[in-house]
Amino acid sequence: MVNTVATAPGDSATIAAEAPTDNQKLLDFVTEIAQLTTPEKIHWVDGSEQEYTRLTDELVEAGTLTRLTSPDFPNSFAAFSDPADVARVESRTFICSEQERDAGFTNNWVDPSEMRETLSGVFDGAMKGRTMYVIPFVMGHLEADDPKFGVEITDSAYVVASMRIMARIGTDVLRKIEELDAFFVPAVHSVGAPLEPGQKDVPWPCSEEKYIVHFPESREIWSYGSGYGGNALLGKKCYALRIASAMARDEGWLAEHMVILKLTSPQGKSYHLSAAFPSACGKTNLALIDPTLEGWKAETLGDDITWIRPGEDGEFRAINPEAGYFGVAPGTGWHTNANAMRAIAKGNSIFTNCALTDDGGVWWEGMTEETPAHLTDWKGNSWAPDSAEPAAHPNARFCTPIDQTDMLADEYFAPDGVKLDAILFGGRRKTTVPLVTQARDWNHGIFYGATLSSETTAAAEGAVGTVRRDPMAMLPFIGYDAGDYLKHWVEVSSEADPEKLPAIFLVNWFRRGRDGKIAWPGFAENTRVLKWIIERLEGTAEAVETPIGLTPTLDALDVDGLAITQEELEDAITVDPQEWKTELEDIEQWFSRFGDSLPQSIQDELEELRSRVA
Ligand code: GTP
Ligand code: SPV
Ligand code: MN
Repeated sequence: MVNTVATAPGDSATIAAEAPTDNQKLLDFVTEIAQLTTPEKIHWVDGSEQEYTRLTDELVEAGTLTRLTSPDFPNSFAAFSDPADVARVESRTFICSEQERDAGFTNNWVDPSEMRETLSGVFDGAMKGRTMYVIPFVMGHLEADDPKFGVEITDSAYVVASMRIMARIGTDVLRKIEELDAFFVPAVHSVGAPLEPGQKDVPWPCSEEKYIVHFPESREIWSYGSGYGGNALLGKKCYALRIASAMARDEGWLAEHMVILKLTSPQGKSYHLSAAFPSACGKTNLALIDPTLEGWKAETLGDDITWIRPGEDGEFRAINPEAGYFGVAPGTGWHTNANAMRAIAKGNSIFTNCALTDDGGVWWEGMTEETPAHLTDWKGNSWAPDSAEPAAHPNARFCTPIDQTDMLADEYFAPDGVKLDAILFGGRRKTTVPLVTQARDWNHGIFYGATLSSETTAAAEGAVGTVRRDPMAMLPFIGYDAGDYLKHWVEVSSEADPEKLPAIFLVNWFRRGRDGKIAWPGFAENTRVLKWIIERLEGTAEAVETPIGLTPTLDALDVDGLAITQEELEDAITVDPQEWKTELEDIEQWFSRFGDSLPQSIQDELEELRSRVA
């Protein structure tokens, strides 16, 4: 164990002597956290395969991971969380800006000095009896003009193994931090379950008390008590969205909850779209779409997070800062998302809260059309198709390297990304919001984003199915004031060439028809909507003006060969002014919450909508 300091750490001389770096900032950070959390050992993560093998072996030994023995899941593992640690905890997520006003009404705010005091209490001795891992990582490309570094300190080997899939980590990153003497975001994570001498560990240590804390001004992250996903893999939502959105505001770019998709038409012309949908509302499915229309080709660049920078020629350029998928498992299947299934089938994955099959594989609702006769559910109970509860938790996830995707676009590897041609905003709405609408112009498109709404899902704790406003699908991820965030969208675009700004669309795959069922077949058939969008960019598709924007005429949407009735199609695409009157009231109420931080141009869009609906 070359990288593990065996002596009880604490004094800076010992840490420095045994560390694989002489970068003083990093040594100071590690020393400070070691002294606070008093781990038994320190391990500097190099990101190698040998290290991964050793860590996963240890996790199997500890009972945290189950090695999958089915040949369908090579080199893969299943993890089962504590039943109370299954999703992001928005009520325990904090933005601790100096001024309360700068956190805005969408965030929980605590005074930073008060929070620091609380954190020094909860982190005091938090890693006792555990190994403290130090993970150097970069979000985005190591070769980027301005690489965005982080160092996560964690006492969870599951987090290390997952971070190795989700981000670029290890020695290469460390060397680059040293070479540039670069700034890195210090990110501290503890499961919050110190071990007394002789105390036996549990498979999924965590704490009832949870804190997911961000200091946007000093760009710090502190996470305590959870081992799950966005709470613990700190490069993801905490860094690449909350902290990065604050960086982006200061530096003139955008950090967004979006997929990036490259589409090539039968004429061989390529376009890049990004799409912002709230958690568990279809990003991964869209990112990995298998087009159902002859001659269309889709390639993916990313499924969850997009960083957008105004390029030198006035265009918007997009990159995916991540290296893996942390995708919703239920509903991902050979008949809905074969590209995801093919990536998963290559192995090297960690599955969390899925069910186990009797032959040593994993299963979840929707994976196959046939349900296995017997499973072990995510809680470890024997399960049969007539069991009352689902076999996999609704927020069960697969964690898989993105470079295992057959349809990965070459441009994924390009540090300067791709030029964006269109941005889609979407949500999960049973009513009101039609299948697809085009914004009249950029500012109207920002209004779509500002008023985006969706029914809540299992991706976060709390009730499922209630409609909430979710600006740009970033409600839980904006690291500062939401009105300032919208203002930043307005300002950042003022620097771009207006001719080159992406066109903006609003989509809803989930609207119910008069029979109460989802009217649009969705999934791969969303190709038909994408085709209309591209044809709008090319100026060849027909649209009608409605009070809320431009929608396809009934025959502009290519439904050739699609099993959909005329009624269902109408239910999916019509704009009902009555529904929009109700919607307007809700939007007005939503906007009133911004106080005076709502940009005037967005307020103006509301007035315009009001007059159009009336
Ligand atoms: P996060 O990873 O939480 O950010 O989620 P996501 O936005 O990537 O969502 P994902 O693509 O994983 O989809 C979540 C759920 O929505 C799954 O259960 C899918 O089956 C379902 N879903 C995705 N696309 C469609 C669609 O076009 N139509 C319908 N009806 N359901 C869909
Ligand atoms: C989401 O909730 O939007 C996710 C999963 O992508 S998590 O990593 O838990 O944030
Ligand atoms: Mn997400």
